[in-house]
Amino acid sequence: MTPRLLGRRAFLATIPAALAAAPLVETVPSARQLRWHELETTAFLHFGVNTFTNKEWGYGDEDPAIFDPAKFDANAIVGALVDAAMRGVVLTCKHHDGFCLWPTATTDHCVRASSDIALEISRAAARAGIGFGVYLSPWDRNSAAYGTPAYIPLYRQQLTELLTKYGEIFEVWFDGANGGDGYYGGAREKRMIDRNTYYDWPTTWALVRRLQPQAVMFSDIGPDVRWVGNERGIAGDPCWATYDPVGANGGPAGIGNVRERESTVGTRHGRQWLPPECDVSIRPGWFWHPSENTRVKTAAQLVDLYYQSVGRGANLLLNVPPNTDGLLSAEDIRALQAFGEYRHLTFDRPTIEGEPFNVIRLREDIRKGQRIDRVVVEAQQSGGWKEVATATSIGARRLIRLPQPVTARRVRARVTESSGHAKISEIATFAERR
Ligand code: FUL
Repeated sequence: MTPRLLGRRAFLATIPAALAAAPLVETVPSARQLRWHELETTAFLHFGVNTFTNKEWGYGDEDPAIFDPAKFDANAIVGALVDAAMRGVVLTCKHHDGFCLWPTATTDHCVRASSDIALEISRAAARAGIGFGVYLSPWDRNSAAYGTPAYIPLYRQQLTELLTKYGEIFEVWFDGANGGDGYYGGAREKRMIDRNTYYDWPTTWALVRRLQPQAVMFSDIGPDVRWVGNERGIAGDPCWATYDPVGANGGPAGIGNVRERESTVGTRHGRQWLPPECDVSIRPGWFWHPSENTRVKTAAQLVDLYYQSVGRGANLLLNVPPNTDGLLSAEDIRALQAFGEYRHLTFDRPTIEGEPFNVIRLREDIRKGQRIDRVVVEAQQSGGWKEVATATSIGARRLIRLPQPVTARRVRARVTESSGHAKISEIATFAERR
């Protein structure tokens, strides 16, 4: 095959001579999953009464008046996220404490209409041209109804409010932490639930599909996006978008038990397209704590996480918690800006022939499924083609960071193991610029 130059990029994908048979039924992404893959990085905002009580899990007995972010500025928050090239923002509209960041008709444990945080963030996101997503904790330590059948319609009403009053929603985030002790309307007791049956998830998912057909739903194991199995922001290598959760009794994805190690890697030739999302906080905790102002991840750490999540075909959901003023802290903003600068300087412009590069981006045409098991990347230099890297899974994207810069006339990827006819949709090279 003769190398071709596509635009500014040296491009060639070689298909192995002996093709392995394609699986009988190919697992492919839905249109909404394809759109989600394109987001790469989105931000999480953990904000609520915990911000003011300095806790990670509120008991549910907080005085709503404690939530008083006097300088809250949604545009400033979203602006800092956009600087870091985030393409969506997911707000903790209700965390386990049950406090709602919008004026819900379902409880008094919420903000008043004058400070509708969900509305402000959703509008700021729309203005900035990024997606808005909602986290609505299934576990509610405030509600007297939690643990009884009466809670389920209440939860669905909250979801309906969020999915009908705040514009288009790109992601609905269902947390897996469920049941335990809480305030529960004053009962102050322990309430356990059967997480596979109590919520009747299929009915709730149908509601989400009806109200927001474009939204992906995240939970430990789907139905659209799976948890990566750790809160460190790191996907497996290899990392398969396909996954067969266990404990689902043959039921839909989303019901069953999370197996953390397996979720990190996925299932080669799994029956469900359930790509991983890597949720991780820029600080040790999910909520803002003054004592953690000195423990904000550095831009270099964020860059490493980017390669270990997005670079392995997953998405990165980076939590940046607003403080008691209702703003992001200066330390977090600095790290976000430097991370964004790195991304722009490195990835806005691929290198061209003769320029040194040290990052290779490969993409597979996942509309046909995830078919590539192994590739060898080669560079054409004066002595001929020389191997510069190998990789296993590609999927939505694979980023390879080379130990040394390489200069070449052409670059090609040779698929050495695959199932079916593998198609690489992009080979691009970049130079890390700091
Ligand atoms: C966990 C929760 O318990 C944490 O508080 C946080 O919201 C994290 C993203 O998910 O399950």
